[in-house]
Amino acid sequence: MGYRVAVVGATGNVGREMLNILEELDFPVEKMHAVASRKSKGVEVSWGDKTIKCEDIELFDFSTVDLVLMSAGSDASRLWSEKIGKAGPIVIDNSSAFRMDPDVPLIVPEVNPDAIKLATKKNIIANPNCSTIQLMVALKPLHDAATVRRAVVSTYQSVSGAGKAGMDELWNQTKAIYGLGDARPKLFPKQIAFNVIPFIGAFQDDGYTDEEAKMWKETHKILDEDIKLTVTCVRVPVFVGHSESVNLEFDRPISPDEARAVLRDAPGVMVIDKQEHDGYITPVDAAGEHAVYVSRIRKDPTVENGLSLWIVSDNLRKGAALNAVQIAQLLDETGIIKPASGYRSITV
Ligand code: 11C
Repeated sequence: MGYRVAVVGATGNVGREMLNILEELDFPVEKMHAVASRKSKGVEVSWGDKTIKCEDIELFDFSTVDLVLMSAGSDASRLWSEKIGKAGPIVIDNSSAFRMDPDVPLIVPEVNPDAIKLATKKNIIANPNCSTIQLMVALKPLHDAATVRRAVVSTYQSVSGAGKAGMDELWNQTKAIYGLGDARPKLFPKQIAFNVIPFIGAFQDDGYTDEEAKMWKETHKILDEDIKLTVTCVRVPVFVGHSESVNLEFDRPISPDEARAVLRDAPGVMVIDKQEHDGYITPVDAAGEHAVYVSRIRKDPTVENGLSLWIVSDNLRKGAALNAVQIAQLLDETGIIKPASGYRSITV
């Protein structure tokens, strides 16, 4: 017995990882559908050792599935997720479209699993932004131990966060700079090869970008609205893996050794922290892995009760597809969905 599942956006970076991870984690699937926009109808994607053909979202009957993992961008989510939820299945939505909706839980399973009880309000659960997810997994155990008052976060985000087109742009510009084509920026606002860009998303009136604002708004919804955050989001020429430099101020003194011990016991966290070159993690080390890695834990002597640390995770996996599949597992474990449960009415 298993679930009837649809992955919407199945041809994208995250959609493909959703299919891989559902299979890798043995999520009980009775029938898998790959769904995409009309132009991708018939495109083949891998599902375990088979390939399946994408079905057209416009024609797909969502009342025939129990669970939908959606990663087709926020415009598609705005258009489709509520309609799909009303048709019966629960939608795990990877976009930003519903994250701040009070009737939609925003979940990192290691951090706020109890929020799952809101899942059937709209039959939509939001998956947080990739940069927020890895920050939450590392911050939650430290916050439980010593209460984080303020965080200063600088991100180093890989181009895969901007989809396959972002990866293509880094690849093509890198070749072009050596004389093999057109090096002009297309997707990113400036050259990304051999450069860094302190801009992700869209500018807001306050001078921050919406990507930066997502990190504090989502932290407040998931973890604690009293944590003060200031964020700078930066795109770097890395294919997969987001990194974060984080300075924390706590309510009480917490030593690097105590922080290491707390983080070693925390679900989803891997502490790699020695003063040698195998003793810290880079995005290349984290790509393809499931953990949130924490390295370079040290005292920040410039503030009261300060610690600095370095957090790295695979943005396509824990930052997106893996977190979505863990939410699906939580729905299964809590009995909110049952294998082949069929039509579900929304319990408002
Ligand atoms: C990036 N974090 O790296 C973005 C991608 O709100 O889900 C994900 C945007 C989001 O470009």
